[in-house]
Amino acid sequence: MKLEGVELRRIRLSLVAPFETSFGVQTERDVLLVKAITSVGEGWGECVAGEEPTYSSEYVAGAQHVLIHHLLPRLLGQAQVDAEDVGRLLGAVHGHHMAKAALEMAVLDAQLRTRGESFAKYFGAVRPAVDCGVSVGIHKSISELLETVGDYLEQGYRRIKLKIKPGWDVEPVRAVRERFGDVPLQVDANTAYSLSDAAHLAELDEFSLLLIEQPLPEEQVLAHAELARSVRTPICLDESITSAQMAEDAIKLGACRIINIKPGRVGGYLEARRIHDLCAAQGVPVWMGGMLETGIGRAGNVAMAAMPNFTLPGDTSASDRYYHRDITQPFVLHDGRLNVPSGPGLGVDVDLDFLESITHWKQTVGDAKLSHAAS
Ligand code: OSB
Ligand code: MG
Repeated sequence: MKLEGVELRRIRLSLVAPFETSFGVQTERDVLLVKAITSVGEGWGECVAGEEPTYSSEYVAGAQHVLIHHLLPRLLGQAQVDAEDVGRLLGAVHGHHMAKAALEMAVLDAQLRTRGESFAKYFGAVRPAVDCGVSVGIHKSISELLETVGDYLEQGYRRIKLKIKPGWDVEPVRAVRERFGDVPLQVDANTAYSLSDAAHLAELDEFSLLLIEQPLPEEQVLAHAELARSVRTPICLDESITSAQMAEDAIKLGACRIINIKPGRVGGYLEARRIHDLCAAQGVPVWMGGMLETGIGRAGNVAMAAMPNFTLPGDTSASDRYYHRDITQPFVLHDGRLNVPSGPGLGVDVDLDFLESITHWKQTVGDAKLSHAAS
């Protein structure tokens, strides 16, 4: 198919509750959406970059800029672009994985909608619904944290992840264990520690956590391998794993026993699938991360989480954990699971009137601009 144009759009959506991590507090998302307009139909992509470059170096305004000035020109001139070509065509541009991922996703959605195939079928999904966990932010007090966790457990979430940072780690974990018993529990530090905290992090061992996610900075892969020798809890990497190559190296170094896969972080669903396959071959379990996605990103993530080696519950929570109103039909928790969409492409419909009402910027790039202006 030919990519005729792309509509870029920024929308603002408030979160139902502030979400605090070791890198800051988020109260809303400013989401960059990509609509691919192709010779055979349209498709949607969501860019997971945050407003500030605090989770990774990417940020939403930067993603918008690199798409317009560096990525789209490399695709719009091509006679033929399939999703499987996008990575290679954008290969000369270093980094900018979240921007590239959004574009590849939109092209893939258009391609699959056209041939009536779901993302799940394309990925080789093996289950009709996926087990869901929930990521719980840093709270002002232990009692408020326990209230939030209790509420999520009542809703049926199958695993709790607590965000931690120095000064908010052992005590909240102990309190959740004491109150809620042996519920599947893990923690995420978003790079907030250093190797000199190894003995402190080993204090978490007594709580039988599923994993400790990304305790050290992104670049410190070797230090994670050293840390792994002084804690019993499995180390899981998130921020450090930016590609299949990084995943292979980190596993070989002994830096992690589990990997969090986020398609945006690694440059798209096709690279994410390569990481899944590589980990499966190495006996390393993976789980689907989350970036507070709308229904568009969530649809793709839930489909991929149905692949065989996604054996731990993901951060694929229901729409109402994030937003009062989603931009697609909401994802609803049933017995702690979300159903995998089975319709063509992402298998969700975008509520265009609602989308317009929350759009704060929009631009169409490419020939499609002309055909649309004429229609
Ligand atoms: O590290 O997993 C993370 C949200 C934004 C940025 C980074 C992370 C997260 C989450 C939330 O933990 C996961 C979700 O529910 O989408
Ligand atoms: Mg994380």
